[in-house]
Amino acid sequence: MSHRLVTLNQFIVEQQKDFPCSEGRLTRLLSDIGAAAKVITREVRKAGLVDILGADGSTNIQGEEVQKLDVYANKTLISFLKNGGECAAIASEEDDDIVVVENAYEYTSPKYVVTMDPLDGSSNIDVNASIGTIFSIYSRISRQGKANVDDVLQKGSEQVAAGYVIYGSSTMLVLTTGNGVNGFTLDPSIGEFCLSHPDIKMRADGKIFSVNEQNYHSFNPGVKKFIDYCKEVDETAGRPYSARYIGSLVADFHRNLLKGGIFMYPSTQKAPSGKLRLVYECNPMAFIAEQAGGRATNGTVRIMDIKPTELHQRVPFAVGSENMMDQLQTHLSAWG
Ligand code: AHM
Ligand code: MG
Repeated sequence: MSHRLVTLNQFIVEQQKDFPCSEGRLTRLLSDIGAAAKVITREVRKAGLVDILGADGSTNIQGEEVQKLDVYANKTLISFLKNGGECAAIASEEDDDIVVVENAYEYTSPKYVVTMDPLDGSSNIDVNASIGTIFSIYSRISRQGKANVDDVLQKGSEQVAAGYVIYGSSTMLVLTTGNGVNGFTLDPSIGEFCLSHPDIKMRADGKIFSVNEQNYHSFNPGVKKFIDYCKEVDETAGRPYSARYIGSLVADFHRNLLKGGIFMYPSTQKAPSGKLRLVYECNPMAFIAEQAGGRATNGTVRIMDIKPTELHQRVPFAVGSENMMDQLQTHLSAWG
């Protein structure tokens, strides 16, 4: 950790100073997300205990209703974003439609919309593995009145900011506002996210591949050949690569971001568009990866160039270190 303590709020205020027209509204929005993440952290840390005292739908020892964590995370984020007054609409993986914020600041309408997966990888909660919150921020397109779904269905290349929070052995928030990637670790003793990983870069020549190999039989030939290549013994080229797969996108992506690697959720026969959602999961991770020097595609097109047509649209997804992404592309071009 750096010697001078820099909190998330201080950091974003400093960064916004570089933009002379900045009114501090993005700063406020990001700090609302940071505050929600602290509240979600508190609940995630209690999850095991809550389970002992009563699962979803039952009441805990204080007589309060116990909520599923993903529902709780969704409600918490929506509440912070609504109260903050800087967000005109929220698209959440948990909700069928967008949530339009009606009573944001009356004197000037909010400029931003937020898309999010409030608690990704929730099947990992029961086994105490890392889970996360993923978010993107866009400038709204509609200038007046209520925000609408077109404000949210923008290409990833239009993202103003993106980030994720990983609830791991520490809670960490990783953020880009289009000017590199920075990581902030929550210091529980002071309740602040502190800059711990400045200017994160993804090494070009990663050595980790992350994919659910249960689906190998139904991947297309290019993906299969690439996986074979990752496992092939070639000592001079540093292969075989290590296989690492948690099944929690934030945790898998975070490891590969810090260590170098490739994560894939390709199309399968059962799920021709893959499993992951363009708006909530792939675009934010793609923005972070590119800002750290990595890349993200659906196999043919850069993820951030895809125009979403539906909120919950899925896309095949590959993200990672530059050279590994090149190798994947070479195999896809040769084998389809
Ligand atoms: P979720 O949004 O229902 O939590 O599902 C998304 C998760 C990702 O975190 C992870 O990358 C993927 O599902 C794992 O899927 P699988 O179990 O098919 O490998
Ligand atoms: Mg998810």
